[in-house]
Amino acid sequence: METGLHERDRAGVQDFVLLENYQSDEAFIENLKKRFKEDLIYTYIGQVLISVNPYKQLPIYSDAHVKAYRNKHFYEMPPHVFAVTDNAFRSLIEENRGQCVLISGESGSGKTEASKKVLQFIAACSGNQTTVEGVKDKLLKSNPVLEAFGNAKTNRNDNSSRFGKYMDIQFDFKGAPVGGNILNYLLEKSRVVAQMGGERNFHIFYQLLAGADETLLQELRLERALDRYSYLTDGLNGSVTSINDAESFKQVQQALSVIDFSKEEQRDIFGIVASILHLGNIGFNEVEGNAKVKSRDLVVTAARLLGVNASELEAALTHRTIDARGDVVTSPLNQELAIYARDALSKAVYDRLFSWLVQRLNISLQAKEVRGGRNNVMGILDIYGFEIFQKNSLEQFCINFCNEKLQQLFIELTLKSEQDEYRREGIEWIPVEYFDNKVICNLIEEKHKGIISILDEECLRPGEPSDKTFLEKLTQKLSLHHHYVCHEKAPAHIKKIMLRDEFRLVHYAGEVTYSVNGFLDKNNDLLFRDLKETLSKAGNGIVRSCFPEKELRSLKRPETAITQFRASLNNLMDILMCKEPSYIRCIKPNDLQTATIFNDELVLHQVKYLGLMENLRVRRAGFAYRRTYDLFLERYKPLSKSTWPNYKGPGGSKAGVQQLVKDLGWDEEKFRVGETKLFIRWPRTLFDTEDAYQAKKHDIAAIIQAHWKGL
Ligand code: AD9
Ligand code: MG
Repeated sequence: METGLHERDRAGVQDFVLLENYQSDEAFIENLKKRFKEDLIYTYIGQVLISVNPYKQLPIYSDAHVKAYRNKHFYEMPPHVFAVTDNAFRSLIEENRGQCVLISGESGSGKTEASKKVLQFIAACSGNQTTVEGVKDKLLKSNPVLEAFGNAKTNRNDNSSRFGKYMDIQFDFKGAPVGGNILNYLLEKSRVVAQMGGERNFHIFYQLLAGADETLLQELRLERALDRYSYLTDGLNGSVTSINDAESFKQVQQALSVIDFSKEEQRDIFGIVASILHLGNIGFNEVEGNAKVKSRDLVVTAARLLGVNASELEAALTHRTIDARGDVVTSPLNQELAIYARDALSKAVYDRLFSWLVQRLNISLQAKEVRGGRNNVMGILDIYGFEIFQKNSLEQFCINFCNEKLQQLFIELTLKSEQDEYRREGIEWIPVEYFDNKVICNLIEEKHKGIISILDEECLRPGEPSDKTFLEKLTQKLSLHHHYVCHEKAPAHIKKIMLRDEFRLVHYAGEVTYSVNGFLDKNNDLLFRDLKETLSKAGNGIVRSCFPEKELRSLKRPETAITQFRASLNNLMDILMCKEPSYIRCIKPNDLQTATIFNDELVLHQVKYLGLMENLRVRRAGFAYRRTYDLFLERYKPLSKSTWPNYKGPGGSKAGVQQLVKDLGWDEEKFRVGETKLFIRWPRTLFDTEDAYQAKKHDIAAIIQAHWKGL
């Protein structure tokens, strides 16, 4: 295993701060590529870790590696996700500061894998009493469960997370994990009822069909053949080489047992999954404008699995009751609306099952008793990156809004805090310009004026609101905003590529055109009352708790999808804001999910929208490294007679360090002396010092050896 800083000469620089031509895109990409070809997938920008997906197993995550990175100072070892984790973990334990590891990048770039490595490192180097082992086991086992229900094969990634995830791990004062908590964001539930060509539904459907034993299949009235199920035949209708569904199903069952899911709960869960497959097969005829189910057997089977009355389910699928201030009117649905109702039901049941699973995991992960205070928490955020597709809808709008908020957080926590530190330490420096995306966040979320408010207003307004009227309102209110582009006012070259039902936002990471088609419908997220009522009485305990009766009795209109999302995002920002962040920026080298190919153009695109060039510019403008005087002196004191073996002069370690750098001949430009830390402008200075230290260490070792031989 390589250690030390010498690796830098083998392939590029291991910290971009060292790059000579640091403002050049080409030089940036060249460095990443050079390292990628040498299987060096990690590179720093200061403390930010960049990770390029190798698309092959590298021997760099062994127990020996965990050990090598444990308790090392950040720059002593080559860049690694373990180094970032160790650094955060130590700040947590030693300084009692809450931490969060923020992982971002586009689909397939390696976010989820990185989050697992963070967890692996923590599990491997934190306590091993039996109680702790139990907690660690549950934390680790929560992954296969969430992935089975929340991940799917897409055209970008065979194991794509279709939800955002934030996981908190709580530690006791000794650094042993004692509990955890998971927050989930925006599951892509439309996938339950339809998939694009080449994609699959959520893994669990295939796992259940491939892995359940005959008894379970019988109980659920399922057959193994995928093509029997309408919800599974839209996209890719077959197996995926990288996926073993039957094997995964065993792991899920085992994981559920480890996390203490009772037999009954497991039966209810799989009952729901099966019921959705049956629901998808229910077809409708239309007689005089009224929908009639084609096969009552299917309704009976689905009803049995959900534990609801079959006739009631049938009626709820084909009718709609409206309670207009006490006037209850029931009217039949036509075929199209019945299909809509059926799919809305399947999506709602699955979505709520997923949230129920997360809640249930949380009960199991709950710390019995947390000693050491609330700050002993490390969060890991694995959330969707910025998305620009051919067609962008409300989902992309939410995801990109989330990325705007995270960029705000980055500015607040990193760029601003960097400047704050200089101020605190009394260091003179020239503030660096950076783009503050608050203006875009406001455009989206400002009360009464922002896009979200306009969308909600349109959804709730009486009359006949539509996607079209929503777009008109947007344009009416926002056409003068610099980050909003409407078709009418778009410059000619943009107008050419925009349709009339689209609007365009200038995000911090790039411009995205959104199609308003379906915005209102998705935001309203309507599940007809009749279906909710039927489910609130379900015999299947999970279904019953997912559709509580009180929701029906509530006179308040349910919150729209986007309002719920905004609230959960703001809650996340509050959680993250009071923590010290570590950043992992993931990049995928190609679109083919294959090792060895490095597509310069694709990588540059990601580098741009991850804001890495700006990040580097800010980092370079300031002081690349800072060390507390104690730490610096402790390590480098052998380099001068005045500090070796100990500095004895007045003024403590600060004076010691000043003496030391004077003896090393550093000129004034290279460093600044702060209140508690030494600020080093160029990392090269630190590397040269480190090299001198390594050489000295060998000398000292040789002298000692010679001394012993001589005796
Ligand atoms: V998505 O937004 O959820 O669609 P992620 O999470 O960014 O996406 P993921 O971590 O799932 O991507 O990585 C995709 C695939 O790349 C994995 O299934 C692995 O096959 C591969 N991968 C990613 N990181 C590594 C790694 N460090 N070592 C080896 C990796 N393979
Ligand atoms: Mg993922």
